[in-house]
Amino acid sequence: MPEVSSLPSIDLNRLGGAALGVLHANRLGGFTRPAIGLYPHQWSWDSAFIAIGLRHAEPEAARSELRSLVRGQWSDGRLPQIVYTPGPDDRYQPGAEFWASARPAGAATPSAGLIQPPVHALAALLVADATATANPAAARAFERELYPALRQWHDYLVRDRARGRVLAEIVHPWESGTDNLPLWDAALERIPATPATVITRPDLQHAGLGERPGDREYAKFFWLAEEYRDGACRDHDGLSFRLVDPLFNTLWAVSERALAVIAERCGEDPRPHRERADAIERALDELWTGDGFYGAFDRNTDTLIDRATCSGLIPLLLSNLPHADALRATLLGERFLGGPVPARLVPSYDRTAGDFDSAQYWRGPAWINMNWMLALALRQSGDATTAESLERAILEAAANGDPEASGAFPEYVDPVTLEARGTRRFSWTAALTLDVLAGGSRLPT
Ligand code: 9WN
Repeated sequence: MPEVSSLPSIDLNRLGGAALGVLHANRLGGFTRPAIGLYPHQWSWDSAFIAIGLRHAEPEAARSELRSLVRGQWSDGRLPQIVYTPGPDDRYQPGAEFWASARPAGAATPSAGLIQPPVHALAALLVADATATANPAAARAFERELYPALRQWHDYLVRDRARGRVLAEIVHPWESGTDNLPLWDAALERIPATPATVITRPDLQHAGLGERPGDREYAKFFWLAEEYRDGACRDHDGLSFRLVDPLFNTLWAVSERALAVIAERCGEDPRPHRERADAIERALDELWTGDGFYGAFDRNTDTLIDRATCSGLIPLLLSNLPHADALRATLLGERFLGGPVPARLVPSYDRTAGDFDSAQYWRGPAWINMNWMLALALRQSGDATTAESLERAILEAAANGDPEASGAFPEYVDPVTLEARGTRRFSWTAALTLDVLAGGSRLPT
């Protein structure tokens, strides 16, 4: 937790109240929209981060957030990227109707066929532990209720996304959670920009084109989504985009460890989860570039993509990582935090790259969830000083000059100046602010 005295310009009580206010305003029934307007439905990994923050103030709402997402689970175990809530504010594209033809018959809730990084079991464990302080019976009931769904979710990743290998692949950049990260550029080069869908870009009413993916990227995103949907969302080696993402797989390993703890408490066998976590951690070495960061592996071309991005730093979350020192050096070096003009927050992309852009979505700006994970990783590995300075910058970025004004809790920020980018009153920025204010989180070992 940052020293209160070192944040003279921010009233931390006010910031916490404003963060909770954003989450209340974005709430719709049992879940929280990432942002009113731009993201009017429930998003998978957003809900995990939202639950992690909410657990400190409103553990019941945190439990409901995860339960609500699980209601959208497919019969094959996948947790969908988006659970749709048709309503007045539902002009998001692609909408529920886009995926309708591929959804399993009898599915209770309209949802997308894609997935997002598996951070849910970690969120469930943290929420259960927060619940246990005041209400141990509710915590155990929650774990028993969620365990089967989370196990099926992880089984889907093994069966359909690893398919005989250890690491899981993503089949669309949206599945990475880091949509236009430069790690996906080479694979996207090969994708046609000619989808059948007429793309209307309602997102551009909420953030400028200079801060959102370009039209050509959007056309490719839709082409890939159509290919997957038209194949009934079945996973196979013939799909045009099959990438192994270091972020996705690291979070999977962390979540398997969390699920082992939940399994044990439920009287189930924790060993398969630990064994999977061990195997994923070992296999991640396949993604080490030898240049101080992890890359992504393209299974269609058998190549390792070696662009330096925030996702390639996230394996720092893992204990006993063979390359931890080199990875920390990269994080502190000129590509990310260091350099002639030091950055306050870790940018999404290598600042020394010619195409780095401090405003452009996942191609430069700093995102709060990435910085929250990296602060947690640094604290766990003994670098409390850098962890604290990232947390301090998270609070400053979240307040954005005035926590109660509409400009606060930005979606992403300039990594040097902390100037707000993207939409505002963004839920995971608010939720992770609450977590930082409450002293942060620890990972299961
Ligand atoms: C596509 C909701 C989501 C986040 C992603 C972020 C952005 C969506 C979009 O918003 O992606 O899923 O329309 O750009 O990249 O991480 O989950 O907040």
